[in-house]
Parts: sequence; structure tokens; C-alpha cells
Amino acid sequence: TTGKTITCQAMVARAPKQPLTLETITVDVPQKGEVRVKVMANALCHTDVYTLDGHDPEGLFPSILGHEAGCIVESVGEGVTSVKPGDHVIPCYTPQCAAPACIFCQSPKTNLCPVIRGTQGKGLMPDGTSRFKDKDGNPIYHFMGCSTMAEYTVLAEISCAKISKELPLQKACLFGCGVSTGLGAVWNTCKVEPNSSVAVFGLGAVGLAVIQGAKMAGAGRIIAVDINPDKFPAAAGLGATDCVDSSKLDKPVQNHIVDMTQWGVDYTFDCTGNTNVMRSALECAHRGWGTSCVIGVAASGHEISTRPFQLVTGRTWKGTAFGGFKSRRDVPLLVQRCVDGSLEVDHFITHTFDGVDKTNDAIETLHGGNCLRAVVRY
Ligand code: NAD
Ligand code: AHE
Ligand code: ZN
Repeated sequence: TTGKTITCQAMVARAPKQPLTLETITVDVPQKGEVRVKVMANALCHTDVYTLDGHDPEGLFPSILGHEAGCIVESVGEGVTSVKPGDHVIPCYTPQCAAPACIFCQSPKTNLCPVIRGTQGKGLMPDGTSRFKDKDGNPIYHFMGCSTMAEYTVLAEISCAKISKELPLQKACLFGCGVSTGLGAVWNTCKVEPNSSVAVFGLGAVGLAVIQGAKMAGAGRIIAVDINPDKFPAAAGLGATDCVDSSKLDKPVQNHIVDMTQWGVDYTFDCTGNTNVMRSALECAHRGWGTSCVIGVAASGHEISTRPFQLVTGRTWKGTAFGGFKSRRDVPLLVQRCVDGSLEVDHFITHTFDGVDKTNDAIETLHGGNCLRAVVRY
């Protein structure tokens, strides 16, 4: 490739708990196995805020956050064959190298391809360097292999899911994280069966996607739990049969749910990241066979606990990253279902902004409590 360095605008996370700063940055040409993309839309995920607030043990500053985006390929590096300029792609923080030698990619049991995970966690591209520089020429760290709070970013080819151009990127971006994760936790990680009972803790985009996926899987009773009752109408609209405000109970929420169901719930999901909630979710899983799935991301230093008796008596504790979807194979299929009309996602977009510089406003909106996804169009 004979590309040039691009100068563009980005929102940079300079320090924990500080607003992002609008900066002019440079984005280097994509190296071997890399793809440079123009970001067209980026949705805020709670995980971006978690890292910005300093709760992520892997959090680095200065960095460019953002990992739920829709992009158009601008140029490709040496050896890239699976995408070309003009293609629409979703950056995937869980890549899929699909190599015959990758035992993770070859296994149907997981989506956790480890090939670039080490450098990704250090905020660097696979060769150990950054493609971003600030106006003084100092490097800025990448984030989750995506860094989509910039007008242009560089991705590993194995992180690029090529999708149909029929779905506008301002909708397709949702499949980069929260919505895919919630659906996949139900369909792939837990394989919820028809008529089973489900309880969902935390009714943000992830929890509501769990409800939507559970309803589509034919679940019977779906119990929705939050401390913010404003979330209940959306949950009920997607298929929740019961809504519980856990802040208003005179006993632990797990006891309340066991009382409601006699023996507990077949499948429970934590979509809060609160380790006390994770315990509650495990402890109201059904005696003998209930499974509880951790989706929420806990703050640095927090650990889960329960009495081992809860496991001895037949409960299973598991977790999911990106809903178990093999990203490059499955994200295009989710997008196609959206195009076909068999998977509705419009209800997740509660706020829209224009311009990368509006990202702080979008973050403020996400903190507000009545926001599912705020999409920023660049
Ligand atoms: P969100 O902030 O939009 O939603 C969280 C919801 O939990 C809110 O409705 C809030 O009111 C509710 N809540 C907070 N404390 C609660 C409590 N004690 N009991 C019940 N409900 C409570 O977040 P989101 O974007 O939907 O993400 C949810 C979680 O999932 C976050 O922790 C995020 O980091 C994580 N996440 C994980 C993955 C993954 O791959 N494992 C992917 C995406 C997001
Ligand atoms: N970096 C943190 C953990 C953060 C985390 O668990 N991330 C989720 C995705 S959250 C998406 O919104 C995940 O999939 N993790 C798997 C992975 O490989 O990062 C820490 O604890 O260090
Ligand atoms: Zn996310």
C-alpha cells in the first residue's frame, strides 16, 4: 500500500474520570494484516464509561476508547484479502483468526480467539506499536482492538466483520457489542430452551437484548430486575412477564425470586457488573439444574462469592464474552437478519448525536438513566 498518514479529529481519554478531549490526531497507514477504516457511527457501551472511570484493570491513558461501531474500509495493509476499500465492517473486540492451527477458533465451544489478545490488552496493535499520535507526536493507546471514538482507526484484519451495505451503519454499529452480547448469551452460552424460565438483572441494552433473545428462544416466564423502574416498560414490551424493583424489597432479591418460582429460575443473567448482583443471580438459579451467566464487567478488585453448597446443589456459574459469537462468521448473519426483518433493533437507539465531538454529551446521556444506546454519527 502507498497510503498516507491521515489527520483527523478524535476524542482522547487523557485521565480517569475526566471528560474526553477533542484533539487533532494522526492515524498511520495500516501495516501488514491491518485495515484502516472511516468510523461512521459509534454507540456508547457501559464498558467505555467503566474504563474511562478508571475501573478497568487494563485501562490505559491516554487512549481512544469506543468499541461499538460501524465503519467503511479506507485502505488495507499488506496481505489483507478479506476486505477492500469501500466495504462496510463492524470492528470486533473478540477477533476470529479462523486459522486451522487456532484451537480456539476451531472449537465450537468458544469464541475466545487469543491470537492478538496480549497486545490488545496493552493498547497496542499486534506488532506492539500504536497507529495514533497526538499533535506533539506522542503515541496514544488503542482500546479493545477498536478505538472507534476517532474519525479514522486501524483494526487487525481478523477483527473486521464484513457486513451487508443494506443496513445503515448507524444501526449496524449495535452489533459490535451490547445487543450481540445479550442475544448470544441466551442462544450460544446458555442455549435457553423453549418454555424455560429466565431472570435478567440489569435492564440496559445488554439486559434488554437478553430478554429479546429469550423471548425469541421461546422462554416462558421472563423476570426482569432493575433498581430503576423506568426500565420496566421497555422490558415488558420485549417479553418480560414480571418486573421486580429490587431496591424496594424487604428481603434479598434472590429469596424473592425463589418465592415467586418455588425452586428458582432455569437461566439467570447478570447484566449489571455488580458482584453482589452476580451472587443474587446465582442463588436464584433453579435447584438441581439452574445456570447463571455473568455478562456484566466488574470493577477492578471486586470478586464473586457464594456458599459452595449453591453449586453442590446443582447450580452452574458461567460467563460470556461477546455472547459466544464467533465474530467474523456471526456478526454478518445478525446484520442480515436485521435486513430481513427477523431481528428488530431500532428500540435500542434512544439518543442520536452528530459529530465525534459530541461523544461527551453521549456519555452524559448514558449516565442519565433513561438511555439504552446513544449513537454518535461522524
Ligand atoms: P447499562 O449501564 O446501560 O445498564 C445497566 C443496568 O443495570 C441499568 O439499567 C441499571 O439501572 C441496572 N442496575 C444497576 N445496579 C443494579 C442492581 N444493583 N440491581 C439491578 N439492576 C441494576 O449497561 P449496559 O451497556 O447494558 O452493560 C451492562 C453490563 O454488561 C456492563 O457491566 C457492561 O460493562 C457489560 N458488558 C459485558 C459484555 C461482555 O461481553 N461480557 C458486553 C457488553 C457489556
Ligand atoms: N479488561 C477487563 C475486563 C473487561 C471485560 O471483561 N471485557 C469483556 C467485554 S465488555 C464489552 O463491553 C470481555 O469480553 N472480555 C474478554 C476479553 O478478552 O477481554 C479486565 O478485567 O482486565
Ligand atoms: Zn461493550
